[in-house]
Amino acid sequence: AELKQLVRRLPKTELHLHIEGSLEPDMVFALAERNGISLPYASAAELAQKYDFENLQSFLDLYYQATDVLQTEEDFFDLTWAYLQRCAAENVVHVEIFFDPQSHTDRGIPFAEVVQGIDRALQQAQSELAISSQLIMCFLRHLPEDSALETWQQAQPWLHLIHGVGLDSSESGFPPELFQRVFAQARAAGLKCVAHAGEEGPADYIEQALDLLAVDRIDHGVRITESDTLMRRVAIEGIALTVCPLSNVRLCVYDQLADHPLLSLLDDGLQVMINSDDPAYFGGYLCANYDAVIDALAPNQAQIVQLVKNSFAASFMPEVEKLARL
Ligand code: ES4
Ligand code: ZN
Repeated sequence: AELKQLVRRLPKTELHLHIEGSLEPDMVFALAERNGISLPYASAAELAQKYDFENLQSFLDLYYQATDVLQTEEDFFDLTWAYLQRCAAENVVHVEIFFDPQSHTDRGIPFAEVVQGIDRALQQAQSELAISSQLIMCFLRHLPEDSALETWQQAQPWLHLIHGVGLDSSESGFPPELFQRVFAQARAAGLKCVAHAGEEGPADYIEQALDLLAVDRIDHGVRITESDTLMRRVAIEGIALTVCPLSNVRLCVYDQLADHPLLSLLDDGLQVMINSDDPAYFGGYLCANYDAVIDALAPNQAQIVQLVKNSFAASFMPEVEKLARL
């Protein structure tokens, strides 16, 4: 209980958060009503009952379906603002937010509506909540690289609002090597690069993300435990892994949180930290993830402090602001 209080008291960052994954069942219903969309569920409670996933794909199927209620700039603002208010309540002072433009543009929502709605909430959070933020545009890896390249072109007028690019969606069978051209372009434009790798896919995908996409961070990366060589390399190079404990259990990467390698990775010197991934789907926001780790893995205070420190060290905050936090 003392450690849980400490977690609430400490300023924290969140570095792995899909804004579409913060869409709560209640908001799905509210937006469906506002936009005149009929849903195949009678109530938010009935929708929430479907959140019992077998793997990444069974989650993604529902996640993309729920996303369809997001239509206007105002919808994206409301979604993002609701998440940022949660951050304020949990003392999360800096966030790096993923969004999936293709899941919106592919159903006719203009890129501009999406990015402007999200950005307006981020600006308001800076001024009203003192939360700093950076936006990371993710490419959907189940779609061809040409679609990612087209999205990269659509993003050009908005690059002043976008700090990095990422790679997400179905991992197995969609290796990082398929996206070398679009990542090279983003890197050349000065953007940070990250990729989901080693969540369901093999450790080799982590290596590909580093060698072929030149990523600055790995999202998830937990299957790095399958390669001692890669573990040593990632530790030496100081590549961070944005770990998401509740996500990994809800998507059956581990049977139970007690089996999670978070603390052994930390003790092996890897730069890991805790994140919520898709909090509306996986059982809670950042503090809920810390609480679950505390209950299942019994970290000591030094480990909790190191996880929080890593969340700042691994962030893309300007170095000067980072220093003030460490
Ligand atoms: C995701 Cl947990 C996870 N993995 C891959 N892609 C995603 N998109 C949203 N959540
Ligand atoms: Zn993710």
